[in-house]
Amino acid sequence: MSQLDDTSRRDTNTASARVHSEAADDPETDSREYTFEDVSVVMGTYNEAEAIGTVLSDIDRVTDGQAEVVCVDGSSDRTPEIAREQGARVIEQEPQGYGVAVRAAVLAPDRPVVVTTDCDDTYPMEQLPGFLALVNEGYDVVSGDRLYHGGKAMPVFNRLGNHLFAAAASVLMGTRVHDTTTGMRAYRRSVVEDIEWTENTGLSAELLVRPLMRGYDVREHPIRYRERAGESKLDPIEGGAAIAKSIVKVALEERFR
Ligand SMILES: Nc1nc2c(ncn2[C@@H]2O[C@H](COP(=O)(O)OP(=O)(O)OP(=O)(O)O)[C@@H](O)[C@H]2O)c(=O)[nH]1
Ligand SMILES: [Mg+2]
Repeated sequence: MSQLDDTSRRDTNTASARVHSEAADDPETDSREYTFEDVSVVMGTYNEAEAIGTVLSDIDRVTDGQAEVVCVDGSSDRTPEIAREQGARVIEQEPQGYGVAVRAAVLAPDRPVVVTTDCDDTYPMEQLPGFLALVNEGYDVVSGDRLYHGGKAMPVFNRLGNHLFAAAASVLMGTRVHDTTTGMRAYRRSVVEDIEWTENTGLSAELLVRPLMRGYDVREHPIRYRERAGESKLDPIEGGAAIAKSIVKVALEERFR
């Protein structure tokens, strides 16, 4: 699969998603070119003091200070102070898991383009212009595919799990996807507002599966991924089981909706 060139495999994917687009009549799916002044970069942050300074300064540098940053924070370390010092909007929330934080984060902004990331320095922010360019090409969701380049920075167990999640989701949806649990995506805000989100650890997969199965224009986009700074907040076994369950549940709900 990794032998296929980017254009061929993605065109197949998006063609099927275009057949019955619910987004077609949406007034926000307009032809205006977005700039970083239209972008909010959002994230859950949970004891990420080791990484947050770099992540936020990278966003600031790459977007020339134009993108808004929203952190939904449950930390007991200095993460929220660092975030505020660097100009981010911080929303405090008791730690309740990835999806509870990220759902609040994607729903907080009122800018038209919402980009999610992890606050662990795994996603190079130099990739932000590529995401924005694809939204400007007309895509509703642009999903970073970490496995396209091999995902070598991922622990082997996680990498294997991610290949299995993608295979299972592809079978259930009838559309080939390659990375269902990526933390870095761009969404038109209308997409995140129009769908009801139910998952926690599995939210990342849900944020891909539901829009795809509703006919939004979804595009996977190969991205670089590097080793995490600081400690992981995900238990690979428990988290992996929760993600698998979410993929099956959400895909079946969408199929019979
Ligand atoms: N506010 C909040 N943020 C959280 C919570 N759990 C995770 N996060 C944040 O969500 C993001 C994703 O968590 P990670 O630990 O990176 O999970 P992961 O990417 O699946 O695992 P790694 O591959 O080890 O990075 C990070 O920025 C975390 O700080 C939580 O309960 N509350
Ligand atoms: Mg991470």
